[in-house]
Amino acid sequence: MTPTEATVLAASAAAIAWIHWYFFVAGRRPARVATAGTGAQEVTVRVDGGYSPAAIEVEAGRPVRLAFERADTSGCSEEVVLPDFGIRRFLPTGTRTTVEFTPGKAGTYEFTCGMGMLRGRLVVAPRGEV
Ligand SMILES: [Cu+2]
Repeated sequence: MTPTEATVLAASAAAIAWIHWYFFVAGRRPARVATAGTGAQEVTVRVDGGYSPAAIEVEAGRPVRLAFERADTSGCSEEVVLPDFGIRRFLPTGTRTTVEFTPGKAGTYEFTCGMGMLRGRLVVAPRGEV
């Protein structure tokens, strides 16, 4: 292995490690949905090369309304999928697209782009614990 190859390899390894850290570890505190009572829990999720917030905490047994505001034009983010709730929705750029569902059980559910590259998490807390 030449020094150049070794450098490229080391840089690649560092890039991969950073990507994993960025997507799976950093800033993973869920955004809490501050709504009380029995109404829908509404959250706006900005879609711009990723989901912001990427982690959302809601309460089980109440409707959740996620409003996706897509700002980018990447083909990657044009669809959002919530496999656990049977939702797959096209997100036109520059608009707000709302999906609504009711998580019946506490747990952590993923939402992703159509290809599973962009990832977000819905953390569903047991009723009364949010
Ligand atoms: Cu994608």
